[in-house]
Parts: sequence; C-alpha cells; structure tokens
Amino acid sequence: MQVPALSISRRTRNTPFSRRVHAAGVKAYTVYNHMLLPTVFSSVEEDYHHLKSKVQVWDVSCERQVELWGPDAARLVQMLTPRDLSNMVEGQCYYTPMVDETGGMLNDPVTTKLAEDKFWVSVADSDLLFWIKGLAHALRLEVDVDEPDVSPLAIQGPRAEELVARVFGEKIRSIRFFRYDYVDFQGHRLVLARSGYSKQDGFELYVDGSHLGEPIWDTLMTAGEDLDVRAGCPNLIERIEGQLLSYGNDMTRNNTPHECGLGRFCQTQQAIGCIGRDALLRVAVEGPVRQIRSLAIDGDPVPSCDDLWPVIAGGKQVGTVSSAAYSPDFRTNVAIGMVRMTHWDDGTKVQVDTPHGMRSATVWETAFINRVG
Ligand code: THG
Repeated sequence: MQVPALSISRRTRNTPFSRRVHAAGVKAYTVYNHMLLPTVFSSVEEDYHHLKSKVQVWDVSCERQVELWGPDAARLVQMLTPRDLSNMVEGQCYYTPMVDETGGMLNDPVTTKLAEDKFWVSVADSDLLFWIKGLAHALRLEVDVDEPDVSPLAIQGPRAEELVARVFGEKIRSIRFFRYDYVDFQGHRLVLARSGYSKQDGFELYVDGSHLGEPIWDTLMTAGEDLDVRAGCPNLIERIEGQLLSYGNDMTRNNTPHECGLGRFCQTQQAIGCIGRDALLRVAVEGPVRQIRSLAIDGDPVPSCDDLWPVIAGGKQVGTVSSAAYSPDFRTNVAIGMVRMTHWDDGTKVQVDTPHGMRSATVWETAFINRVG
C-alpha cells in the first residue's frame, strides 16, 4: 500500500540539521512541536539494531526549549510541576511531569537548571510555551518566557561516550546521568548533558545557535567514522522496550502522573506552589485505578499504533494499548498501554483488539528491559 507523504512547509519547521538529515537519507518524518522529527533512516528494525550496538546522532531539535529567565523563574517552574525542585542545583536536569489545575498531564519535559534565575524546559509535543507565558503574564511575574534558538542534538548508543570524548575531551566521561557540563565548540560554550530518549547511554548537546548545527554534525560524523556512526532518531521498538513514554500517544491531559507511572518523579506534598498540587493530593489518597503497563502481544508483528487498541478481559474492556512494535530481541510484539487495576498485576493474561485481529497478550509491571528471566 502506498504510504501518504508529509507535505513540508514553513509550519513544519526545518531544523539546523535538516539538510544533513536529508542527505543522510531520512525515509520518514513525524511532526513534533510543529517541527520535523525523523522517524526512520534504514528501517525501524535496522535502525534499532544499529542503535543498540553502535552510535547514532539524532536531530531532536523538536525538543524545543522554553526558557524561563528572571527573578521569578524558580517560582514559576515550581508552579508547573509536582516534582520538588527546592534541592535542584545548577548542573542538574530533572525529568518533570507538568500538570494543570486538575492534575492532568500537560507535558513531561526535561528541565535543566542553568542558574538560580534561569531554566530550560525541554518540552515534549504540546504547546507548553503558551501555558507558561500565560501564567507569567497573568501573575505579573518578573520573568522572560521565550523559545531561544537552541536545538538538542542527541548522541546515543553504546559507543556514544567514545565519540563524544573524541570531540569534546576526556572530561565528558565523568558527566553523570541527568547532569550536564559545559563543552567548547569553536569558541562557543555549549551545554552537554548525559541524557536522551533511549536506554543505550548517551548525551544531548544543546546547540545554542543554528549556525553551529552543520559544523557540529560534520565534526561528529567525521570523528566517528570508524565507530560506524550514523544518523538516527528515537526508535519506536527501543523506546517501548524501555517503557519511555510519548506524550500525546501514551498519555494525555486526561491522565495524572500517577496513572502514567511517573509517581517517582512527584513529591507533591513538598512541591509548594505547584498548580495541580491540591488535585494531586486529593487523588493520591485513593491512588490511581488504571496505570501504564508494558504488554507482550502474541503472534505475528502488529502494525504500528495510530489509535488506541482496546484491551479486553472476560468480554469487557479493561484498558487500551497506545504504542506497539515487534521486538527482534524479545521475539514478541512489545507494547505500552493503560490497564485497569483489576488486570494490572504482573503476568495477567488479556486480549488486545489489534487491526490484525484479537490477540492474546500478557501484562508486565516493568519495562521489558528490566524483566528478569
Ligand atoms: N530529552 C530532552 N528533552 C525531551 C526529551 C528528551 N523532551 C521531550 C521528551 N524527550 C520528554 N520525555 C521524556 C521521557 C523520558 C525521559 C526523558 C524525557 C527519560 N526518562 C528516563 C526513564 O524514564 O528511564 C530517566 C528519567 C530519570 O531517571 O530522571 O530519560 O529525551 N532534552
């Protein structure tokens, strides 16, 4: 079947790396924060094997930065999230569920503290800029909220540390997970964090100035030639195996962080000022009645999920599957879904109503990569 193409225009914003991504033979894009995000280079499966064994450079410019800068920046950022930021120091990045007044998820960004009065909120696919600008304006806060010309470039895979050390020096090896340091590129000081949307180790370089995009891309590609570095992108199979959630797919504004399994990133009691605090404290008393789970779906490879697939047990719907792909390493279809508490225990057998028919499936409490035996 002919796959429809994506019409590219000014609204589907190009990135500082777009020409290089195109030259590398990108086969498909999605649109994320109104910007192009590559999804396939060779094939999803070939990209997956390469990511898990080598090193890839990813154009994740679409992880746009919302910059909060000014005397009220710290107060404003704590209003956005139930994660307690009071002990956050410069040099740290936090994965931060962000919620509205009902406790509904608005976004799940990585927040970086650049200074006591300056933060970057690296957003997932929702227009969080407008929510934050609205709050700052309505509350007359002393803070500038804007989208700077900063484009993350991720270097991911088991050989990422070697490649990044060759380009930016040995000191990058000591950057710990979700910490950052500054590196020099041709006299420009750039933030380099140990983070990224894969479970294969790696870094994210916050390319501060579009003109640096192509020089940095070329430098990494040349330095990594013998490491078999390639252009890559977040990989559907790998992220489902690691249960990395995708905002808009696996969760929406109708879900609380607890339903999303993000309770470990919430200290709601301590998060004084968080807009969703009262709502979350109220629902926390009872706990969620449905929650994110990994599912193994039996049988032949299923198509990718462009709509929710019902999870069925005893003739009744007990959940939904929101992401799915065939995993060569686990030799089964791996999936992420939201399952009601009656069926969310590890090992529970259910059915999934896929476009390829009803399939038997098993609910797993943890990510595939964390399962033992
Ligand atoms: N990096 C940066 N910005 C981003 C993403 C990113 N913005 C959009 C999107 N990704 C936001 N979503 C996520 C989801 C998961 C993680 C990061 C961003 C993540 N989670 C780890 C996990 O769940 O295992 C670890 C989190 C932790 O322990 O703190 O990395 O990828 N810049």
